[in-house]
Amino acid sequence: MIEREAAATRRTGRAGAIVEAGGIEQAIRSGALPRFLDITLSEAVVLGLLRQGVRRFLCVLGHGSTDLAEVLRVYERAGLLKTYSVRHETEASHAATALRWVTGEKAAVVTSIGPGALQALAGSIVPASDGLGVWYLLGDETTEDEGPNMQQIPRHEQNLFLKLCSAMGEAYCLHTPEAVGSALRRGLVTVDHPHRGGPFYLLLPMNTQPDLLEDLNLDELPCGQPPPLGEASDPDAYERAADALLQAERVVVRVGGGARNCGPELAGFLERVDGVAVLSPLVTGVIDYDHPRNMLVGGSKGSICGNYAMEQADLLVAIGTRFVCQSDCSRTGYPDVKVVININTDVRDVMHYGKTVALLGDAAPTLRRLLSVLEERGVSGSGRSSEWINACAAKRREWEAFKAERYATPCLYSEAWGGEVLTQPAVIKTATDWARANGAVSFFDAGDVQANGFQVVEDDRPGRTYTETGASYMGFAVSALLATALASEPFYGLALTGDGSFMMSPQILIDGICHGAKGCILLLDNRRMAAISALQEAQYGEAHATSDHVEVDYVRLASAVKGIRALEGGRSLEDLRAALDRARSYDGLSLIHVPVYYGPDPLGGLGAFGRWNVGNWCEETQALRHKIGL
Ligand SMILES: Cc1ncc(C[n+]2csc(CCOP(=O)(O)OP(=O)(O)O)c2C)c(N)n1
Ligand SMILES: [Mg+2]
Repeated sequence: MIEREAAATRRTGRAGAIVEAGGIEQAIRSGALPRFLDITLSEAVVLGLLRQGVRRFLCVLGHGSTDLAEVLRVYERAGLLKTYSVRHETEASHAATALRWVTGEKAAVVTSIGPGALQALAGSIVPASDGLGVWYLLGDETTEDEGPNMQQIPRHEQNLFLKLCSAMGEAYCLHTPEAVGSALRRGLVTVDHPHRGGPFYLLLPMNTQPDLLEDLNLDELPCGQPPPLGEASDPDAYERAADALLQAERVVVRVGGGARNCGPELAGFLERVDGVAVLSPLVTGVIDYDHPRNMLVGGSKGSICGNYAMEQADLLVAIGTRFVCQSDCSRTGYPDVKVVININTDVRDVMHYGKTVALLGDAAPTLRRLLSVLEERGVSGSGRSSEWINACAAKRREWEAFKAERYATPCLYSEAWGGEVLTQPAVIKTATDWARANGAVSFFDAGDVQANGFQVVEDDRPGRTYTETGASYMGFAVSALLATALASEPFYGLALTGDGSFMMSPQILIDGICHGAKGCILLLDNRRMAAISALQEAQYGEAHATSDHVEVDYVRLASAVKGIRALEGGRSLEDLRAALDRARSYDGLSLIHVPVYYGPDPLGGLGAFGRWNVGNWCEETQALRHKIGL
């Protein structure tokens, strides 16, 4: 007992010394924190993370993480970090991911051993898919192997969680406490990767967490940033790219998540090569919605203009894209392309297609150098009146007219609701226009809400919309609202979600109140998992097991949590706007329930324009893919 108290006092003293010195670096430099310390592994991990700027810990604790939790308690009391206890590990993962995405700030998800770790691992498919750096501190089985631990994977085999996590990303088990510096260094390079961050799983065996590290040298706890790659360096590749661009007649530029920060370069490039851009949903706003060379989204859902540009192009410039099936119609998206110029920081992604001129480098500087090579070659672009841009512009007008027709019919009769209700396109258009005007950041959940969402949004700059199309994880958007409570610079979030997605992660109703989230859940309720019903109907003529008869009063459900402002969104756009304004005037978390249409009327949705290698479309799509041979 006395030793425990003495250890806690020493720990409190260390935390106090860091605060007094003005931060951990200052404390190390000034000697306020001795260079050699006797501390537990748990404390070394926390100190190491503080050195890397990780100060937020989202947790569902268990017997697998109490030692770590005790360190967090002491350091939080000193004001060095903050823990946020939440009600689901997947929610914690989503919130940490959203925080990183929107603000760049880092967070760690802390779980127990077993099911908690598994739920966090499930959520981590989001940062793995979208390239975002997030820490996971997962309790793990004891290393002395005294017998099976409760909640470990029940097999007579070592390191099964390490194997599981390693399938998703980088993982390290602190089986030996002295490896802490190396483990944290691997985490740093993964989480702070300059081009494609990812989840890092630090597995903390229950018996090594409290192990004492004697004379741990703090210099071993890593800090700093891995450097970016910079521009592609192969001069010959630039020349070949310029040759191809000179010969091409119809250039399409596919803009992926890796091109997030190269809007100005992109605009200049499009002019010079007389190209048009097709955007991944991740980067709506990288060039203005109204930019004449913006053909918006393209792919399996796509748009009339985006898919036209893809179908007709004879040269593809791919920038920072992974070619996920939805974006390139399962490798059938560019049937006429003769050359691909691929700019990417990943050597595997840059070589994804055949007929490729590979520019292995960072998007913005590589584009700048390519532009200067084109300038030297005297390529000037053809201005605004080439045949290609005119044809694309005509398709863009067609798409705008198609959308306008839907917005002009905002209500349709719904069997499920027994009356006229709003359509998803009308609700999403009104809500995202409202979000832009009110400075709210929009998050989209999976399903029709998401697909209609990226077809509707009219972003004028990056950062307005976050749509998790990488893993399309139902429940991401509503959980992302927790990031509004975590961010250093507060922001207001609007989570557009479906009835199916919302019920995957309803914990936000409680955790949002608990931690002070500011935002609004806009629940588009069509009483089904409509995206899948629609796929089933398109493929097999009948929906199956994607809806049920249970009626849920979501306004009452949300009202049961003290602190939530729960509102009916109504059945007209005026009602909806009024509800959004009422939500915004509330300094906290709101939920607006909107009944929406699902059914066969084409005015109820925004259609699909591309191919996809799923269900009974596979045979045809695959045959076409092989015919194209890209
Ligand atoms: C966690 C998870 N499970 C299953 C899916 C497959 N899925 C994609 S969309 C969808 C239905 C979404 O329903 P809802 O949120 O109500 O949106 P709607 O399509 O009705 O607008 C399903 C089941 C998924 N993306 N994520
Ligand atoms: Mg639904």
